[in-house]
Amino acid sequence: MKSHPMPFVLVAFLLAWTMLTSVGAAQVPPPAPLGAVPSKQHLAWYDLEYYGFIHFTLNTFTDREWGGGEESPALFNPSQLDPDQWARVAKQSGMTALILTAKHHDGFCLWPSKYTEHSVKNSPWKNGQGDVVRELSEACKRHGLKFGVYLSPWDRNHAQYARPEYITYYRNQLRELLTGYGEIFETWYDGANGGSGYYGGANETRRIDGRTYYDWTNTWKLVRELQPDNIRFSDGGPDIRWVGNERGTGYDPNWATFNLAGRWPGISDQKSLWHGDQGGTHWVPAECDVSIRPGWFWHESQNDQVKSLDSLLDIYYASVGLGCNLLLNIPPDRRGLIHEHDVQRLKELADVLEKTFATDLARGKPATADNVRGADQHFAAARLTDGDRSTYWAADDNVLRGTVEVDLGQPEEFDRVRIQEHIELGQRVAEFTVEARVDGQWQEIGKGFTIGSRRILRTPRVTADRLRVNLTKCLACPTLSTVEVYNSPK
Ligand code: FUL
Repeated sequence: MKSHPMPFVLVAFLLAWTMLTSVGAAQVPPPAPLGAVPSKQHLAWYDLEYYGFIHFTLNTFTDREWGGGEESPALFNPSQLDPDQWARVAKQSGMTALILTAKHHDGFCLWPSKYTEHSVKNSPWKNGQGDVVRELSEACKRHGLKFGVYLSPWDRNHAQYARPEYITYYRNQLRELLTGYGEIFETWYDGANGGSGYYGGANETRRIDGRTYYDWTNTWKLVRELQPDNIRFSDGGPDIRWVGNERGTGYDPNWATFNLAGRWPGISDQKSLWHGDQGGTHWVPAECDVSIRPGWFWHESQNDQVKSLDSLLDIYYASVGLGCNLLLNIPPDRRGLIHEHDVQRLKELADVLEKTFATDLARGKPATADNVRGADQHFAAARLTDGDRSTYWAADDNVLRGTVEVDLGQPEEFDRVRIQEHIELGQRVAEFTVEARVDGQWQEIGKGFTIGSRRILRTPRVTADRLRVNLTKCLACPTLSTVEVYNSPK
């Protein structure tokens, strides 16, 4: 009897189909998240990496850093104010966003707030018809930048500062800013509260209790309500934290986890700002702020004190390179333009960074690991070099150390190694080393404590055909999403 060939074809087809589709679905579950993890707002914020701070107000015209609040709005008169230039310079410099001092401690508002007379509306600039916040928010949109605002909680002009009425005023202003100018990606709450001020003519010292006076809990709620994706910055979070210095440099270890309880703008713990709190209750990563000049505001006397390219590169690697975001201040001058010297330096920095990170020498190269979660290819070391930062290598649950190795195929010259954890599952690596195989010999070229969102190591320039990352201490089974290798211009 002749058998029908069809069932065999069908069986073979089904087999092939099962094998093919099993590639699309993970066989073993991913590691359970460890402790606090980032929100989707945090993940979007990390992508911004490097952005600019714009300190501009009456101080620019009075040559001061902290205005007392008594200054006349008549002093605000930039001759060629051009927020489009600020945005253009920022974009060309590789920045992704700009944050403007809509109101600094002196209380002067760069937008025509309907709750005060102390604003651009009473200045000669555009006969009181101008709005710097509007102009910059629109320029940012045109140049594909995000836009954020600094609204100083301390107000040395306001007559009711330190009284309950001021909180209503402050929230009214926040509402104006968060409803009138499109998306505000970040709001910046400074911790400074010096005490003395003009205060509507009282000219006295007013002290407040930073823990209770501002009722931040309700202000945080208001911001969330008005701008659900806004990232709120202060030394007490709640979304991101001040790094604890104004030099723009992060620390190692740098935990994104942070104990939020009892921490408010101006009230925090120095060590926790620097390093985060290992195993802390919330995900509150650090942002590094620093000025390109000695002062936050423009001063003619500092035109020749713009930071050098080397010092800006040091800042970049000590902030972005340590998993923080970098907020670099570029203060416009009295014309209302970013000064030529600053523009030139920003361009030099952008050129070096662009050349450094142009070619990832590890991209698409074979990678192996001493342990792969469930021996499942979804967690294989090849995920490290696939150019996709959302895929990741992971180890089995009981594994608290790990080594991954990238085969560069041939000796390659490099001096930068960029590594990332898959932080969606929490921050796990507490110590690591990096080795390179030079002429058949392994040598250590870098080490550190945490990796987290990103870690960029400046290593000695080596010519090596293989690279290893040894995770020598982990809080739970490790994950890594990328190992990238670059060569900086000589
Ligand atoms: C500080 C402020 O007092 C400075 O004036 C500046 O705005 C800086 C970014 O934060 O605490």
